[in-house]
Amino acid sequence: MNKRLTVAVAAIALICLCTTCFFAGCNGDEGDYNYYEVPDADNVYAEGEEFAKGWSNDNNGYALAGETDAEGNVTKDGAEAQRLIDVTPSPRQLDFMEMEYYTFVHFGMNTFTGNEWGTGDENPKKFNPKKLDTDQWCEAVKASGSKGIMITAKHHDGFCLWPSEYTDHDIAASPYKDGKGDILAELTESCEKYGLEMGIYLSPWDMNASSYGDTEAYNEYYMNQLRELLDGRYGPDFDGDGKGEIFCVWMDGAKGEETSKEFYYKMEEWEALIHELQPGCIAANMGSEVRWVGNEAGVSRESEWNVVSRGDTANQNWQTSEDQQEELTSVDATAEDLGSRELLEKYQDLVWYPAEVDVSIRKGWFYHWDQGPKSLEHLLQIYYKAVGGNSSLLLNVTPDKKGLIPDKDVERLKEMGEAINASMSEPMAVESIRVGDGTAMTALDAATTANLLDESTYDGYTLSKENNEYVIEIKLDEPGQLGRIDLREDQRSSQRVEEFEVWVLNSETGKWQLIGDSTIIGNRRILMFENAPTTDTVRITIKQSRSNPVLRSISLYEKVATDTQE
Ligand SMILES: [Ca+2]
Ligand SMILES: [Ca+2]
Repeated sequence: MNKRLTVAVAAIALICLCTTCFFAGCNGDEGDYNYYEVPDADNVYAEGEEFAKGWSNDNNGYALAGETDAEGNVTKDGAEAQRLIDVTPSPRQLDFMEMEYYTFVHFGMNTFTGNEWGTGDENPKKFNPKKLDTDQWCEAVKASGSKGIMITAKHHDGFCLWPSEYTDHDIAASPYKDGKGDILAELTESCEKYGLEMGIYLSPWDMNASSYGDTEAYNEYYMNQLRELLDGRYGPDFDGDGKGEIFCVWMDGAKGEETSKEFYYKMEEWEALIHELQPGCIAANMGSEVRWVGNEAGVSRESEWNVVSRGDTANQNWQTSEDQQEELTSVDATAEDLGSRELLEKYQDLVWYPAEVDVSIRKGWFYHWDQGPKSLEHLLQIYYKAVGGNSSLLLNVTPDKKGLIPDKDVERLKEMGEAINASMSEPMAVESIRVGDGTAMTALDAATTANLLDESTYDGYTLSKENNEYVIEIKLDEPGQLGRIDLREDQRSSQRVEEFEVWVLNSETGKWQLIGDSTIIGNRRILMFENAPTTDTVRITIKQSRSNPVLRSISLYEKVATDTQE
């Protein structure tokens, strides 16, 4: 490192101490990350005082699906709640939601020019990673707990990481392996070796393609590239049928501004082709099966709903004025509320459209020498809020000009995987589970208890409307300190829970104490606890739901000492 460089790095380090940091050298960290629930020492009650503490079975005044009036007719609100829970995932979406956390790899021409967005007229000779090693990527990614890798096969500049028959602006024109390289083929082999799924980012915006701007001609070009990528030559072949599988095609919404207004992407044709070639493959971002969470900062909402409105032109509001109708034909992906009852009653076109949080481990999406990885605490916050907040997490890594993920980032990914594993390392043994309204409680049979404690099976327990069940009480084998609670709904029955609380019977005081609360559950809700009192009995109370909850699993983990929790 020369002297000038040293000075520059020192300046960056200083500037990054400020609370709001937008300097290029910053990784976006602001310093204080807290994802722990704070036990409420004042919110306690003795056995028998439940209802005085505001427990009730009135569902916060909201109707349950199918609720009837005195004459036995389904009420308007009861019919509306039913309409919401009638929306469920496709089998493909259901499988996809099991992945939960996977990795973006932004690597391409921009890595060599230092840009985030290129121009399309870069010389392919600039692309020349000397030590590219997709095994190194997979090993680092796997260690972080990720289930797959999504590679920028083509970014906006149009340069392709595979030899494409349909363009000369590709790896075949580069010095990499004397033009005989194919990074997607290399990644395929590594994914197979490390047991990782493989996904493809194929930018619809193509600054290099001469056909870009001509709807028909570009459509043919894009579809031809999709065929190359999805015909089975790429992707690990885990089912052994001789064809590779691609789990996701990610279609970025960025679009060239210079094109005419008439130019458009034939998204429906693209999706149909994706599903024809790869029936298990999800069309993401601009695709209709997974929605962008609405920001690139790794932030999900407290209430992330899977049932939302499409907000496309086919959406017709049913009972309001023309002005409002116009407003309702577009749904803002960044709005705070996308799925409350109050919002959805305005929309007809409800769909299952779960959120995906995309965020880079560094400030930029591509490698830049003057950036570094986010802190471990920041990454853990992103993970617990995304995966533990009913969203998928797509965390980006940035291989450098050599073609390797930088050492610092490799180390950070490993730390992240270790911290997450540690939070699940000591499952608390459960003696029995009872359900009821807090006073009249019934024990679950052994088979149901086993299903409810097993997160790998969808089957769990459906709380009974008739028996007024909204409290789940878990008796532990031994007293302990709760560090993490994991709750999952069976998404085959849609998403129902709207608000819940976690209480523990404090071993020291003999009183129930509130230790955490939240809104939705969905695919997974994780709550982390730092100072929960020692207990041998935990109660989860469902305060509000769209119908009786259908739970997939409840997992309790004991607090463990790790480096990150001091
Ligand atoms: Ca296969
Ligand atoms: Ca289960």
